[in-house]
Amino acid sequence: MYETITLKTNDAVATITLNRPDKLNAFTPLMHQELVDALTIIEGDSHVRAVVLTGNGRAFCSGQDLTAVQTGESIDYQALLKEGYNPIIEKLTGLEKPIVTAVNGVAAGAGVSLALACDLKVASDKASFVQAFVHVGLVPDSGSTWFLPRQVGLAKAMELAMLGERISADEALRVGLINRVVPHETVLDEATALATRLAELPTRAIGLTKRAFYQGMVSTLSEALDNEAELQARASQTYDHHEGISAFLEKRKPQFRGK
Ligand code: T3D
Repeated sequence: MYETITLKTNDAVATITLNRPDKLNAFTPLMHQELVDALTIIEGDSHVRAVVLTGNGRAFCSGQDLTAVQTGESIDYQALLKEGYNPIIEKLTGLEKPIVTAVNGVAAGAGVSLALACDLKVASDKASFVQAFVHVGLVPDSGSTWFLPRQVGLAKAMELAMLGERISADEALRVGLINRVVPHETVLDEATALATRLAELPTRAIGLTKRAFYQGMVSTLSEALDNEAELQARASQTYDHHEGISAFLEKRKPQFRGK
């Protein structure tokens, strides 16, 4: 169905795999479209309760495919970001379902931004991260200027973006860029196991939690408190909330349905 990615669903977990391994899964306009399309399908499929995002081959994603730039093709960078990259980041962060990324190899430029826009990040011990933008005379984009200082602090964000040094998965874990590092061969299994675990939890509450955090990061405390009250009112209406309460009172394991 797709040329540059694959989308597979197994029970409640959908897996998107970037699939241009010979180009280290570099982004093209078609990949932008296909990713947004896959995420839109996932958004509308109530059976899907968690997502895994990974790359095929030895890389996770090398960012923008530089071949087009190399050929001297005239590119409208503003349009490329607004129409190509930004909708992907908006889709990932706006999706009210948990997204686990399995960073299976190097992530560069917008490839790092893509990983940062996912909710939980599992990296292979062979993975690495490079804010490659500076090496091609560009500003970090696709959300990196927003995510990086929030995740690693301003000082480290400046260092990573200005020097563009490639850091290992262990270093990425140490600075707070990712959640865990696992042996290379197990990265997809570990990410899928995490996604499967998340898919068994109250999906609506998790989706609203994600929304609350993103809103909270750009709001005052008063606004965040108001927002929590509003989202809690919605969570309290869900089947899973009632199931959670019943299970607690009946001293049994809850059977959440994601609704
Ligand atoms: O339009 C815009 O530019 C605006 C949007 C910008 C968003 C961005 O993402 S800007 C940043 C773009 N990405 C980069 O600058 C990263 C470029 N790649 C690298 O720095 C390195 O390839 C890596 C650090 C990712 C991996 O290094 P390494 O040594 O493991 O692999 P390699 O030998 O450099 O690459 C292997 C092949 O993949 C090679 O092709 P070949 O020689 O085997 O035919 C290389 O050219 C190709 N490749 C790697 N990255 C890209 C790429 N081809 C096209 N585009 C790439 N981004």
